[in-house]
Amino acid sequence: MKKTVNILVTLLVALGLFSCNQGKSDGDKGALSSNAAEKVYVAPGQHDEFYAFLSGGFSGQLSVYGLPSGRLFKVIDVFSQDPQESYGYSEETRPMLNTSFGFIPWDDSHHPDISQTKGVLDGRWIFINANNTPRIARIDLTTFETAEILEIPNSAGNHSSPFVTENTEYVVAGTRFSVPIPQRDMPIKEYKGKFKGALSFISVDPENGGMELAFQILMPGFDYDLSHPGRDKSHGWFFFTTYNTEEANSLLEVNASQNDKDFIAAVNWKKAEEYIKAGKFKTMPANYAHNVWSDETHSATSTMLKEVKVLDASELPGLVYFLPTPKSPHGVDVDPSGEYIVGNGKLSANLTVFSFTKMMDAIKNKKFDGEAYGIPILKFEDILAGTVKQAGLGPLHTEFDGEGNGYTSFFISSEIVKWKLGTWEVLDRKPVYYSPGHVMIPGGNSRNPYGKYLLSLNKITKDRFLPTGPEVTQSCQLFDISGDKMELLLDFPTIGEPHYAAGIPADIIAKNSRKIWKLSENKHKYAIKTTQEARVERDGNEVHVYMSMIRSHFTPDNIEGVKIGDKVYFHVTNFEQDFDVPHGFAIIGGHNTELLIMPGETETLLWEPTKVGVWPFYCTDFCSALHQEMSGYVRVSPAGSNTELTSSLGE
Ligand code: CUK
Ligand code: CUA
Repeated sequence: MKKTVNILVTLLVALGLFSCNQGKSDGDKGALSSNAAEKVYVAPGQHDEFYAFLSGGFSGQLSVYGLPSGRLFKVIDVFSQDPQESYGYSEETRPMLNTSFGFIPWDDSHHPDISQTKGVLDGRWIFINANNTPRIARIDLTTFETAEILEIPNSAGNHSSPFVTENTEYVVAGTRFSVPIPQRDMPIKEYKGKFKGALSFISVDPENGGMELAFQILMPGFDYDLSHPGRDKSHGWFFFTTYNTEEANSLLEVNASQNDKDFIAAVNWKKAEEYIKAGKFKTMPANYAHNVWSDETHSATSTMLKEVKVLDASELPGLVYFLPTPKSPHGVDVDPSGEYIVGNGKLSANLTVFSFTKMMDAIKNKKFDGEAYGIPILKFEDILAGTVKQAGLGPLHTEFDGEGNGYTSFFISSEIVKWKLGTWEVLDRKPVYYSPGHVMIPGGNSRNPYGKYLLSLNKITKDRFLPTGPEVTQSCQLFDISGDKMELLLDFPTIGEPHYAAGIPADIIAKNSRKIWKLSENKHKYAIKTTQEARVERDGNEVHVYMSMIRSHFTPDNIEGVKIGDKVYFHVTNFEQDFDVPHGFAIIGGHNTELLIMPGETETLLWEPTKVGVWPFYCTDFCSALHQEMSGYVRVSPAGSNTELTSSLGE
């Protein structure tokens, strides 16, 4: 994205369309009302009104902010290793990052979406996609930890993901790149007609959130960019934007911008369920990882799954329809009533809005305008609800306030435009600094948006913050949208490139937040519950240390008899049962990270000593007045020596 952005900005600066003064940006003071500071001020000890979950883009993480203050609370490691919590480093968490390509400790995560019940945010889980090595993660919003990661086979560039249906029946994942399905060795030039796109429907267990790849829909070889579910009257449908309906395989910049219109694919997933029930699917061999975290064992397991049910959209009538949409659409957004489907054609100045009612009429009356690979194309004029004319340049994404208004980001003209559903008139526009991607209104993708604030997630900041060398921060801008006109309140920097965000009233989640793990319920294989169980054991060249921690010592804290060539597993259990008393564990020369262990939890650090000597370990979290005393020693003897394996405390 960054490169494209730079090229576009260079172009626009040359054209004089984009003003980015070298000094302080224009308009920031003008857009600020005098009481903006008051509106974002959360007094010491007070809490924010909303949680905002911002995707990290190329950081592969998800960060948790408060609104309106813009304060950062936590970075959740989803697809990336993170030393703070040893996610992806500890033996327990490493299986979470397993894939059919092996251990992948990074990804590009774009779209968080919060679970819903009856079309309203329920705050149980938040889902996020991995673009690069296609995966969907589920994060538990009682622990703010990644609970499950499912790899998506037959997909490449998992971008139109992971949006949830009204009752979280499905989390949907669509491929951005079409590829040979199944993958095979073939000439790239034979793309057209031979490559395919897979749209994946992942069912979610209403009790425990467990994900399962229910089925995939095989589509023509377009690029499937974004998606959103129908809701209320359009519940049962799912809408995906496409570009590159030209099916170009090279220089897409030019070759995928030829058609005047691309499509929004309207997928009838209730129909898909019928076809599955009727056995109209093919079972395809596949190989994909399903990684599940257990709150009981405090450990993850990774299982490889071997097949997937596939429905072919070209062969199954009534499953998919194409809505012709100008011009290389990026976002597709559905209003809270489910009637309006907005196509944001990124090369178009107008916003195209379709009517679900008209779409259904056209389908009923079989008013088609040809077909593509057996999939009927509806007539543009028949399904058009209206057009927001000349609203700006480069529309990307739209959200809704629940008061009958849409808010669209315009990347090229660098502004947010408020417009009215039904009359399609532009009501307000505000510049943003600079080049917004998504906008986010808490609940903006549900039947019930909380239309008080809007976040603009900007791609470029230039001069907005203190410089930090060639790489400067990306940022958000917070608007108050409770009045007729949008009011800019705050800029705040972000982690990574926040493509999209999800917001929710804090009171839905905060009350469910977990405080500790009960030690008595800890089923970790190497957990100990009393200091009497603390010990060291040798199994060949593996040494297992069963260790406990409590303010302010480890049991044991002296270990002897470890030898060069050993693999030492420290299984460390935090005996604390009070809120907010984690302890850490780190040892010199460790090749992974420290451990940060929550009360009642057990974690394992693998240490392979490379030097003879006596080596200290210590607690990394300032846990009490005697935190600096919380330490110990391991004696490492040469390979083959006969030092007896012993452990002790206070002797
Ligand atoms: S995308 Cu980044 S601005 Cu991945 Cu949702 Cu549109
Ligand atoms: Cu335990 Cu510091």
